[in-house]
Amino acid sequence: MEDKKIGISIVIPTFNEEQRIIQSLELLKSYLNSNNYDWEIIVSDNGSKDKTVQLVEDHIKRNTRISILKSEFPGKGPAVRAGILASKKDFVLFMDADMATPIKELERLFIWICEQDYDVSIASREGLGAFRKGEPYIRHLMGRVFNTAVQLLAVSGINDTQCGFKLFKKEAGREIFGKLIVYRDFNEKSRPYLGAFDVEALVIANILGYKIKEVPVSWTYVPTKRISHIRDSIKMLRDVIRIRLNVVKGNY
Ligand SMILES: Nc1nc2c(ncn2[C@@H]2O[C@H](COP(=O)(O)OP(=O)(O)OP(=O)(O)O)[C@@H](O)[C@H]2O)c(=O)[nH]1
Ligand SMILES: [Mg+2]
Repeated sequence: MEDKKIGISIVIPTFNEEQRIIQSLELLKSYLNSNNYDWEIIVSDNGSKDKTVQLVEDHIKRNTRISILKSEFPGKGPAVRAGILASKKDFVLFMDADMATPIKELERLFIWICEQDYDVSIASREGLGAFRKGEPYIRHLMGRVFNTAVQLLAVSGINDTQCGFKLFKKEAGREIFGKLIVYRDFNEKSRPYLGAFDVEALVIANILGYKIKEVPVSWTYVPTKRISHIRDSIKMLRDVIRIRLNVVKGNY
């Protein structure tokens, strides 16, 4: 009898990704088909000002396994949340449109879920076996400072909470993202914001008792102009404190 295909939903949050989204979708499609997955891709856009939505909508006409969600609220966190809550397959991965972590790393994440019964398997740019290509030193340093704050205030023992490539068992993904408080939605004026929703998701996963594995991957720095790193880092630290307060109050 033929082996049952693994079912995977891939959620891609997008903000102004007209330069690369179609190429990324094509690459993903060919990878998923040649590795015999039962797949769907959900593009989750909120507020792109360029042709991202139009290009994806045209593409969908020829590709019924791909869908697009247009969320009401700005920010990467709420977009990922909407995608995960809409996903239908047994496993759900969210990943960045620039494919900074290549899709082939999915196999390494899957090993821990399928063979060691972890619930959440997250890509990491730290630890033995991880490789960072092309990242400016200052960005790495900012990441390390942020991680120190995260470890002190929110989740200890995870050396990179921010890599945009995380795999969940379906029920874990739904339960965790269903409980986001800080990154449920935003009412601030519309602008892209990466945020620390990963931190909130991992905090909730810990509280719910899910097993989390941090998996070192190869990652390539892909620069973007849309983000103000200094301003966003300050907002992210503020959000980590909010997450901490929600933990202390028992809100999760
Ligand atoms: N839906 C949505 N997606 C967003 C938003 N901001 C960023 N994204 C997406 O989140 C993913 C990661 O964004 P990047 O700009 O690559 O962020 P990054 O790689 O963490 O940061 P850089 O190192 O500066 O590139 C991409 O797929 C973006 O399109 C947003 O406000 N809404
Ligand atoms: Mg990127």
